[in-house]
Amino acid sequence: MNMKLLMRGPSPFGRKCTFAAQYLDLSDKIEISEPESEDQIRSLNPLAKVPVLVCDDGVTIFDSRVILEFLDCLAGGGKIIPSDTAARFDALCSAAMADGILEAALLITYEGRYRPDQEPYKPWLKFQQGKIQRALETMSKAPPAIAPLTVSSIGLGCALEYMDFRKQYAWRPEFPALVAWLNEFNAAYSTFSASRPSD
Ligand SMILES: N[C@@H](CCC(=O)N[C@@H](CS)C(=O)NCC(=O)O)C(=O)O
Repeated sequence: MNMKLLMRGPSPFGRKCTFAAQYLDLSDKIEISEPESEDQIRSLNPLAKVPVLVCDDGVTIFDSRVILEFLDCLAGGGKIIPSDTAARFDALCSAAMADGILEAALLITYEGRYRPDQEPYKPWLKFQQGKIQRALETMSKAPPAIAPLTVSSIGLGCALEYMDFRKQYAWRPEFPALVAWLNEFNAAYSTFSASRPSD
């Protein structure tokens, strides 16, 4: 099956999908492209968010966590989402936390982007940073295993480097365990740095 992954260049949710596809050896089946228009994305995903995966049989899949599950199925299953029930829900729960970090970070970025003529609303920024801080504290106490790669480690890697990229939260001085974790993650997966966003 051939597929098209619609995403915008620096999208951290898109990066989760491109990195997972590469790891699962599915990249040659997936063409990555920018959406043609907002209307195109709205017609594929009423929430108007990327990434969206369009399969050549017409099936459309979103959001990034469902795309990862789909890619895992295509690769035979149990590759980035463990098959064992306890390990599976542990990985999915921790992946949901990493996605929550990304969502909070994105809202901080949007606060500046969509209020161009006003000061960002500080209590809202603090509210989102509180979510990031608590989630990072939780994850730093029990970071996901580096190997095998799972939806949880993919999510955490993408979330940490997205905050390096857009600077919504200066996580490095506060969480040295996660700095070490990210170094180890990058050393283990050389393709991760290849998927790093650039402006
Ligand atoms: N839960 C979604 C979040 C996707 C998301 O927020 N994507 C951003 C780009 S990184 C987007 O399309 N934002 C446009 C919007 O919120 O309208 C996922 O996991 O794919």
